[in-house]
Amino acid sequence: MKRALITGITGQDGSYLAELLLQKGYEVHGMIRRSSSFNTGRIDHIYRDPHEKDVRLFLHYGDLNDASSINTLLRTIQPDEIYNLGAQSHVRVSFDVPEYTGEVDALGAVRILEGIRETGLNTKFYQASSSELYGKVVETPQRETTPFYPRSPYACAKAYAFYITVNYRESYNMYACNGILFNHESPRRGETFVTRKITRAAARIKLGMLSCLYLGNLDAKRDWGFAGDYVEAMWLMMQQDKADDYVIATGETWSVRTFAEKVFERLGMPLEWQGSGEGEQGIDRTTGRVVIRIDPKYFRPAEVDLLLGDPSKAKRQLGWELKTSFDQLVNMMVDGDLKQAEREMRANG
Ligand code: NDP
Ligand code: GDR
Repeated sequence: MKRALITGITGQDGSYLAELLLQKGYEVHGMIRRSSSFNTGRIDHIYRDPHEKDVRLFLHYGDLNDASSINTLLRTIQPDEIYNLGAQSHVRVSFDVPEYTGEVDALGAVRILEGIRETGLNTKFYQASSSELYGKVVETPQRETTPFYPRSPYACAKAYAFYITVNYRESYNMYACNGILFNHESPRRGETFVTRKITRAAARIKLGMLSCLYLGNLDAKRDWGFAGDYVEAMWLMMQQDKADDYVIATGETWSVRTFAEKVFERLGMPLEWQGSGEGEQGIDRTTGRVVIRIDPKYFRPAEVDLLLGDPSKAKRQLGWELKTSFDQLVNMMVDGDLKQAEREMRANG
């Protein structure tokens, strides 16, 4: 039985990846952080008491900022594969906590790589690299050969992690690969990323639980895919003869504005835009009510205007396929948030 260790198992991707690896018969180990409140909501449905029989999912306390905890996990678990998904993953927040973001997102990767090297394990390593590396547009669509131009402390930290992964592969002949994943979303997406923020708020507006949604830059464009499809690419990257780096994307790009339009349309509240700049508003055409306003606090000191990926290499070499369309993704997220809001309404009487 193959053994995998996932950092960031409590996050969006970690939860989908854990499900996939369990389905494939792996023994799955996850690093979790001590928290004052429960932080395992995304994996509770697959977790079983370790005292039961035939349990294959195990959780361990640790932190990417704590090399001793990483080394202990490596020594005791001796994983065949490590997926390094743990990160301070919010781009806007990385401007508020730049040093911490560097510690976790950049140095966290080298702590694991160095741990693998020191212990002499034959462990394969996956690094969660990001389309944020491309930042300011140099070439469209972006592919593996496109030069990087990071635009945030998050992206700078991820650039270090990308290169240290390549460096350990070249220096020590380690199986270490980068998945350069473009934005991917799901009903499990963190509530402060723009897609989930919109679907969650729109569902609440629909049910009368919220009156208005505040957003930042409506004109940013992203290549948005479904997280469930993307974790399959992570696994495929780890099953090759040789480690390499791959772009995973849909090859389509949409603005935040269009995303919002599709969401409100799905809920029977078609949008009309009025005004411009910071005064722009989204109006629900059926009621004439203002449901979207701009709050400049969500603008970023440096913005990434346009991301559009070319996944040809992954399709060709890994046989990776995109299964979920943009509209399917939007509908899945809207329907999920509507159900959740209805449940909350019922629970609150
Ligand atoms: P999430 O923010 O949903 O999850 C991040 C995970 O990292 C959580 O489990 C979190 O734990 C954990 N974590 C944070 N800090 C530490 C730390 N110091 N030590 C150990 N674990 C830590 O991110 P996603 O699932 O969306 O993304 C997974 C990875 O992929 C991240 O590295 C992200 O930067 C990268 N990425 C994501 C993309 C996307 O569109 N989703 C695109 C490209 C790259 P806790 O639950 O306790 O907070
Ligand atoms: P991103 O995702 O920065 O691409 O990083 P996010 O959803 O936060 O922003 C996407 C775009 O939407 C604009 N935007 C807003 N964003 C947020 N969060 N909140 C708002 O109110 C808002 N209004 C407009 C942003 O300016 C931006 O242009 C995600 C993360 O998952 C990273 O970890 C990952 O590496 C990249 O995707 C690929």
